[in-house]
Amino acid sequence: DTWRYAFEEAMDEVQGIFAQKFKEEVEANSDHTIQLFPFGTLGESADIMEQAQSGILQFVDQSPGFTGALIPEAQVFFVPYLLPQDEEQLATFFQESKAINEMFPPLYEEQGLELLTMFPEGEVMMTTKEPVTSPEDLDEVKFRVMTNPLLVESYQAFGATPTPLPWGEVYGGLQTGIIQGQENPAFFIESTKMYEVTDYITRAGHNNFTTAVMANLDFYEGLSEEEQTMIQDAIDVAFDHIIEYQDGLTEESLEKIKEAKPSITITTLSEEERQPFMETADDVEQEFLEIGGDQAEAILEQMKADLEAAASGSDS
Ligand code: 6CS
Repeated sequence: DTWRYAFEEAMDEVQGIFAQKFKEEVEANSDHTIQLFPFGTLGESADIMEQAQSGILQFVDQSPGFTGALIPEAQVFFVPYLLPQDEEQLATFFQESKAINEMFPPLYEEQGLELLTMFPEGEVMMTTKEPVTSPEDLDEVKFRVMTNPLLVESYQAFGATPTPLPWGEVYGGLQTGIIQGQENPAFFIESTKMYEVTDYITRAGHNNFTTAVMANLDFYEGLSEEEQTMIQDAIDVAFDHIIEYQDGLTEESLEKIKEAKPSITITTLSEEERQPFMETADDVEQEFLEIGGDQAEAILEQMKADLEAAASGSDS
């Protein structure tokens, strides 16, 4: 059969590299072919999610930044400073987390989706038109966020005026000044030329971008056990590939940005400067417990335990 797989990024961006590896593995190990649909070919993230839920697509990559509106527990990824920046620790966490591998799948199933994997896409950085070294600098800044209620809360706590928008409206919004800031990993800031419409990149270390790959549940359950195993194996190969692919990517991307726009200012906030941003975490976490669905508390607790295990695992 031909299976359709849509994602939220271009072919040569992280989700696209993952999808291409998955396609290569599936096609090498079965008679099936995969047709890839990058961003812009089938609509916005919310559109491809609907298509996957209804079975028009067999596979979809959608980030919790958008899924949080559908599965409230997926908002947990927007509690600031919850995820570590250490890439090795992060990879171990995603691979071994009980919260991700055991607790999230039933929640996705309720939405007609088989959760295949979640993986990190890199440190999230703010890009703005004016310098940011404290929450006061975000006062009155209309800051674009993905359409996720907890992400809105977290930028409110950071002092900004959060503006949820689909991705397709961000470049134009910054160009016309409807919004004055946005956040994303360095590779994406580079490839989508966010540096053309903002002048400051700020590393507050508050998050790492998480994404998720899913299959339509009826489709997946209709497969033989061998085919399901083949898919899981292809996902595992693509996971390892995407972790390796991202080694050094953040710094390389920042170098490319500096080359393309020498006047850009890239600032890594000091521990002291990060303090007021970090102090918002407790309130945002509290808000998550209120709006994060029935499993919010259990997921948060399990994630913390998984993160601790990943931290001690990669220390030893
Ligand atoms: O900010 C966004 O909406 C997009 N950012 C990334 C890194 N991937 C897809 C998503 O749509």
